[in-house]
Amino acid sequence: MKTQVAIIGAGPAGMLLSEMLHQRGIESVVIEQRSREHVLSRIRAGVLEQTTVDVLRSNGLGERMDREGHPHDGMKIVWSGKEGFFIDVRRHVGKRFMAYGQTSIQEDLFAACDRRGGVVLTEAEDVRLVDIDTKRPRVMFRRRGEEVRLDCDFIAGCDGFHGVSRKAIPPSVLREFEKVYPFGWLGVLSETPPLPDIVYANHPRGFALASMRSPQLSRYYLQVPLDTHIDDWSDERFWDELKQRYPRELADAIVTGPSIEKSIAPLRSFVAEPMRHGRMFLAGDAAHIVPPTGAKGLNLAVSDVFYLSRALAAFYGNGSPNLLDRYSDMALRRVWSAVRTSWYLTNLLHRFPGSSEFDQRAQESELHYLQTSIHAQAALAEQYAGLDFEAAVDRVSAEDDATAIAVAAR
Ligand code: FAS
Ligand code: PHB
Repeated sequence: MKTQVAIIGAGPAGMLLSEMLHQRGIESVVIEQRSREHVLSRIRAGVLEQTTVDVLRSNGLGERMDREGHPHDGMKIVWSGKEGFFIDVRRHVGKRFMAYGQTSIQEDLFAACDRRGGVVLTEAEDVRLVDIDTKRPRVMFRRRGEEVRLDCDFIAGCDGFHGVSRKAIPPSVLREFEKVYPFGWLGVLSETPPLPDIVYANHPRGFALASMRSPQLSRYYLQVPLDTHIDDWSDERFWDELKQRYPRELADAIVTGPSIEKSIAPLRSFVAEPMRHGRMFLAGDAAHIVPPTGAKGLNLAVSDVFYLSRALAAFYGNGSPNLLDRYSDMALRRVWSAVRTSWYLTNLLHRFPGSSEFDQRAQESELHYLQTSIHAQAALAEQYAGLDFEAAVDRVSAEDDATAIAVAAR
């Protein structure tokens, strides 16, 4: 087989890249290890930054999101049982964010792929990346008992944290940065009407989060110890603990019901640099993981794909490798900004095992500052809503200037 871009992974990063490349006249083949049903069954992210919403809309993928999604002007933070405060993102930075589930985005991406006859090879086994540092990279894999070779110009590693793409970067080149948090999130999905706002709670018993997927689908989370067993958490215990972590009037407004999904996710930050080796480019969780506190994971996958599709379109359009050469640095600037914001919110809102009285007082002081300072709220609003993408032409280096002047002089 032969294509222009081989994409490893049919998650949101891989499928969005395939769609955006297609719209720019670039062909791709997506190779996925699981079945389509499995990919579509995963319950994950739920909050979309303005830039993500813009990317989906401008690529013809926003119709159902605009119909079924829930736009928000801001989010609430409650702490020490008090009523709390609202971070008005729209007032501070003129942006909104959208509550619309990753599961729905995956469905929309697969539907768009089917409409254009896109190629997604599911249930691929033993995927190997070969000659990624040459001009003729290829992907080898087994599928339906047959060995397959896919020749391509470029490989996009969109295969998530446990994928093979990041491991194809030589250890002498790859730098990895990790921070593991000493707790996890127990998440529940229930067919109940959600609270009107997304509400983060810092409580002596631990962090809690109230979110939603639709007017009839609620998503809630509780901070739990790392050694928590899901079987120890009946629905009744979950709802009781959740209500204890919110102030009375909010707790009384929470509509309980049977959970239709219940899972525990550990919290971790991870960044791999560089996000490129030769003709292989990493995008999404293959390159970075953030704790879900800042609702950044899916949004970072989208920003990587925005930068990578723009760079590939420039290469195929006018032969310029400039944006491909700058992809890793450009993507990582936004990744590290999101990592820092997620780290800030995780430290602000969770109770850390073994934290000292000093740590507790410092956390309360930060919460009070955020509650009382319009400037602190504006800074958080800017980060939470998501930074604008870097333009293709800014951060021009001296040699770019020289080249541009030389070209202009010709
Ligand atoms: P994905 O992991 O989604 O997709 C990678 C794909 O590659 C998968 O389909 C996988 O099967 C495939 N693959 C792996 N190895 C392969 C191989 N060798 N060959 C071929 N294919 C291979 N983010 C938020 O913003 N908010 C949240 O609340 C949130 N909750 C989360 C809960 C959980 C349990 C998890 C795991 C993640 C959560 N995230 C959340 C983060 C999540 O949304 C990711 O950021 C998002 O899925 C990233 O998308 P991809 O980069 O496409 O990676
Ligand atoms: C979600 O709705 O799943 C969600 C919302 C906000 C977060 C994390 C997850 O910070």
